[in-house]
Amino acid sequence: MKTHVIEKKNADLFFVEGKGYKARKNLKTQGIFVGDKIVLNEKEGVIEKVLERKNYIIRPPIANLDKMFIVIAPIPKPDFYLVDKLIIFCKVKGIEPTLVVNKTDLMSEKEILGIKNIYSSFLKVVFVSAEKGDVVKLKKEVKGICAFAGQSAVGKSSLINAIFEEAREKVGLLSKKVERGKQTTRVVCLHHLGGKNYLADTAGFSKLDENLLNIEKNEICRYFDEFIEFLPKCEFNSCSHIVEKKCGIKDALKLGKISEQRYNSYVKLFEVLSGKGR
Ligand SMILES: Nc1nc2c(ncn2[C@@H]2O[C@H](COP(=O)(O)OP(=O)(O)O)[C@@H](O)[C@H]2O)c(=O)[nH]1
Ligand SMILES: [Mg+2]
Ligand SMILES: [Zn+2]
Repeated sequence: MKTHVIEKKNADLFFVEGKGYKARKNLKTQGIFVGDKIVLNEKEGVIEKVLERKNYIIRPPIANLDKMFIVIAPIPKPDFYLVDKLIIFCKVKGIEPTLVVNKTDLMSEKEILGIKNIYSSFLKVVFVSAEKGDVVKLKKEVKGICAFAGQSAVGKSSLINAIFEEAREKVGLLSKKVERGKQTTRVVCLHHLGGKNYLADTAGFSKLDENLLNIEKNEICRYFDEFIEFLPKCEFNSCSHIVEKKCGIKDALKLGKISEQRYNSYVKLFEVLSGKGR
């Protein structure tokens, strides 16, 4: 059975490889998302069936997201709490997170190393510069259905444009420039970059409400990958890793095996989910 991916949606028309199709009447068309995998009846030119989704997100509205590029830059100052929340969000949703550090043209080796030291043991980290057109490493990471997330002004639109620019030069992909800086609500569109690889032309999540994570405060520590090996050293199973005396996480922090920055994100999230933070 051959399946296709919805790349664009316009009223009741769904686009697959540039061609518009209607859906069978029994399918609720408002429930079909860009990214949905579908079975086409080419003869009749209709969508026959929508396959079960692995996930979907609302902003941008995409189904079956495989990978999220979480973008940071030296300017504006990185919001690592947002980064760490987005990593958890990805885990919850079955999305592979990748940390993209943009504007490396403005960074020192020391700054680059600082980020590597914290994240690269448990996360793919790529360093790029949209300004310099240095995005090949990022383009190679576009596997499956991918979208960008991150604070405003870190360069998400610039990176999307740079990747499309590169793709257009290489394979003659037709694409218009993504509009920069405009906060208009527009429908998301997936650009096919060959094979099963698609990139959303718009970014999401410049903020993330903690409630969207849908996890209990006592589960948070299990979403911080580098914490897991130290959990058995906590005296209590229900350890909050904040006030307890005999705590594997706090010991690891003291020994520099867990970064202060990541631990601070953990504490902040724990407090927010306890109703204390914000
Ligand atoms: N120096 C430098 N500036 C960049 C780079 N990428 C983007 N910018 C600038 O950062 C600003 C915000 O970029 P934009 O793509 O609109 O960010 P977005 O809000 O995340 O979509 C713009 O002025 C860009 O020209 C980069 O690699 N280096
Ligand atoms: Mg933008
Ligand atoms: Zn503990």
